[in-house]
Amino acid sequence: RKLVTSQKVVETYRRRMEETKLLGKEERADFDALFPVLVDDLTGSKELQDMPETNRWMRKVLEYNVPFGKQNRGLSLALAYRYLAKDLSRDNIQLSYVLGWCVEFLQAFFLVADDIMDSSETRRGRLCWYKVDGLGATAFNDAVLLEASVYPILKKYFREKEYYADLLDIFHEATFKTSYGQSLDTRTGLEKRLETYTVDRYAAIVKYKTSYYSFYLPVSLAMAMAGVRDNKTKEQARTLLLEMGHFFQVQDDYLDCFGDTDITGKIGTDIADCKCSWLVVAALQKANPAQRHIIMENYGQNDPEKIEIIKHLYMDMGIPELYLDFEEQTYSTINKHIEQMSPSLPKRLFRDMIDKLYRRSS
Ligand code: DMA
Ligand code: MG
Ligand code: MG
Ligand code: MG
Repeated sequence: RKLVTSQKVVETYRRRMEETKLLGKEERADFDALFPVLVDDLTGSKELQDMPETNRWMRKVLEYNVPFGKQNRGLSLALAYRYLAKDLSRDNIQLSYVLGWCVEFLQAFFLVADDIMDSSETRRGRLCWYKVDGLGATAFNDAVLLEASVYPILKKYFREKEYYADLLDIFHEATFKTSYGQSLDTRTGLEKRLETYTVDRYAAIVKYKTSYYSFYLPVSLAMAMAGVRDNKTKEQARTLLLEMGHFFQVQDDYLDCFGDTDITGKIGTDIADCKCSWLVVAALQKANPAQRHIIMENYGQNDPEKIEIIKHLYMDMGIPELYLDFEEQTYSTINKHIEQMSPSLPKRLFRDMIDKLYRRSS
């Protein structure tokens, strides 16, 4: 298991950011330029000037955990707003970037907490935050800081907007649902009852832990900003975005086991953590009694030899091929659903989003 050097990481991520198809180079630069402004907003408020060391700490927490991702969520919000807005003013574009960063703050919160719960080692090519300087359990409050930072930003930039309450509702709902998903994910792994690792259980975990906040949240915030009020339209978008979220998490599960750590930036933990991963659900579905026995004996233990046994079993059972098949088929199904969407929705937005995911390796 090799750790990625931080120089290499920075280069990889810079390159990836430049490659992003979600926004053009200039828009991307405008988006990036807002991050330090928001850090200053959060740590430089008059009210908190009697907390200088904590302001410095907060800055460190934000700077380590918020940028350096692919920023798919924040950027897809900005992209969605471009496609949905009726009048696209420079001010509103900037506001969509602010909102995009808020989604990235929320994402940073979920990731810091997720890495603690999953006992992960690395994230985005560096140590997980709770592993930095032996922070351990004290990183829990840093996760709380990241979540809490969404709201002063919303207040500062959106307080006077007629859709302010909608933004708050949408953030609260996504946080609530994600924590439900994380609970089911973690508890399923702890209980280690492989008979509960069904397709339905998998779908429930993924819908809640990933799809809402990663796909529905950004687009639904953009819709609120753009004044999309029609419930049927929103419902249609929601169904498709949850479908995309499922696709995304299946890929994440595949990469956890078979991805290149240098590219994903994270060392997989799903087998050791006994996660209800797409791979194990697929394997359990087609296992013969002997293969099932191997899974029972080796899955869910933090032992490199047992982890290797499971990986080899997956390969013997043709699970990677099954995954490639799933990816092709789901990609084409989602594209079909996009074409069937009502003309009131911008099909190009959803096409851009799914094309960003298709055959991803990170
Ligand atoms: C992702 O689950 C869900 C959230 C809410 C972060 P995961 O543990 O598979 O994510 P990762 O592979 O990035 O640790
Ligand atoms: Mg994890
Ligand atoms: Mg997890
Ligand atoms: Mg994962």
